[in-house]
Order: sequence, then C-alpha cells, then structure tokens
Amino acid sequence: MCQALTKPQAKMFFGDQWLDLTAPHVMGVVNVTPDSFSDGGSLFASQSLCLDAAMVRARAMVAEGASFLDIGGESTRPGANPVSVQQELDRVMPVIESVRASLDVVVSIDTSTPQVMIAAAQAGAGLINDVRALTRVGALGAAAETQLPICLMHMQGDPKTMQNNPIYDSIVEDIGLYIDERVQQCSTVGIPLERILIDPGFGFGKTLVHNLQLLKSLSLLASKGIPVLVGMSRKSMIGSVLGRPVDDRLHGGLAVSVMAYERGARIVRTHDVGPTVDALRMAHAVMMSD
Ligand code: YH5
Repeated sequence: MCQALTKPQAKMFFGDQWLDLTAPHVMGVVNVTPDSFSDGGSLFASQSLCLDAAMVRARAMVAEGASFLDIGGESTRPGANPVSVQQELDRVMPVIESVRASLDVVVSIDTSTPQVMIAAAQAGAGLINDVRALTRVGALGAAAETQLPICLMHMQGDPKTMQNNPIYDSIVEDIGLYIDERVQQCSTVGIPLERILIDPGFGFGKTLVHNLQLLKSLSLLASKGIPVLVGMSRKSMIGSVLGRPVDDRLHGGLAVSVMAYERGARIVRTHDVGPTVDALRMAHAVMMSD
C-alpha cells in the first residue's frame, strides 16, 4: 500500500450532506422554462406540464447517478427574454420543492437573483450556481445569508453581447484574476473559501479558440485549490469542432468531460448524466490506480 499517493480529503457541505470532492461528481441540468412546454393553453396548464416534465427528467438523472440537479428558470442564451423575479420563482420553486420531497440529491439553484437564492435555500437547495458570480445588486449579501456553498462562474460581458468578438490578454490568467476578485468580494461579506467553487464558464464570452485553450490549461485554475466545476455539455465548442447539431454532441461532451476531470475539475454539469457518470467513473478508476 502506498500511503504517499493517498489523495487529501476534500469534503464540502451542501446544505444537509457532505460530498467527497476528491472523486468526480455529475450535475444534471434541469431547465425550467415553461415557454418550451407551452401549447398556447393556460399559464397554469403549461406550468403543471413543465413541473411534470422536469420531475421525469430529475428522477431519471438521479437514477443515472447525478449528485446534483441544477435547476434554473432564467435562460442565459443570447436573445432570450428577460424574466421577472416572480416568474423565476414561479418556475423554479415547485421543482425544488418536489425534488426535495422525493429525491436524494443536492439541489443546485441556477440563479443570479438574490430573492431566488433566499427562497431556494429556504426550500432546501444545497448550492447556489451563479453564472454572474454574485455581481447583481444584493447577490453577495443574499448568498452569504443562505450559508450555502456558491459556484462563481466567469463570464465576459453579459449574455446579450458576450459573443461579439470577446478579447483577452491571456484567457487563463484573465479568468484567474476575475475569480480572485470575486473570491475577495465573497470574503468581505463573510463567505469563506470553504464554501466556494469556481467555474471558467465555457461559452460565456469566449471564442472557440478561447474555450479550447481554457480546457487545455484547466489545471492552472484547479491549482488554486478551490474545487472546479465545468459545463461544456452540448455547447457550440463541441458543435464547431465536430460539425454536429446540438442533439448529437454526446461523444464530444464525454471526451471533454474526461479531459476536464484529468485536469482537476471535480463537478461536471451535463444534460447527459448516465454516460457522463460512466465516463468519469472509468477515468477516476484509472487515476486512483497505483
Ligand atoms: C456553465 O458552464 N452553463 S447555461 C448553450 C448550448 C448548450 C448549453 C447549444 N449554466 C453553465 O448550458 N452554470 C449554463 O449550446 C452554467 N457553468 C455553470 N456553473 C448554458 C448551457 C448551454 C448553452
């Protein structure tokens, strides 16, 4: 037995359970945007349909091995309609409550909105995932109040304009500096390092070349010692390289997930939970061998 190769313990507390972040974990994406389910019927009918559809997906993802479900009611795609706070609450709260009532999984609330962070935490969410890294007015204070872990994601610009010719001095260094600044802001409101995860934000204000460079050098980010989460599932960086439509990007997604894990990422956000769990379990077995 070679004790020197034993990896250090790195556990994080997600609301009511500890997860061992020396092993890889999968986060399943649960979008709750009722427009995609609307059939022109009543708002009530479309929201019930949406809840049912979200729960079918949620149950399947947990059965396939997801440790987290990322529940979001605001689309960050360029050109998406803005949502009001009330709309966002109406979308996500029933799903959070239903998941909490019936499934053993950490609920991640995908939001930048302070009121949604607070309500989700009260309903039992275990992680705040903010693609705006707590930059909205009141978000730092709200996140601190929940006492939950928080994922700080990097984005250059805002969703509407972020893909208009994004420019960096050095993609990895620039992201490292941004994250350092956001971690510093967290410390000013009492969010300790032990409650922070970081995410380079693939596709958020980045060209294809930026995204590829970022993945290749992800270990530089992981070397900060803060757990790294990545989300590349079905994104255009895969579509552009492979020339495949959004529903045919699974194999590319598995390749980049394993590469991210090898470079230190410990949580992979994906639409394809089962295949990603298998790929990461396999990669982890190889990395743990001695
Ligand atoms: C992320 O990377 N991404 S929403 C465009 C696509 C496919 C998927 C068709 N929330 C992240 O999933 N949160 C989103 O092309 C996220 N990290 C974290 N932490 C965008 C998305 C997507 C966009």
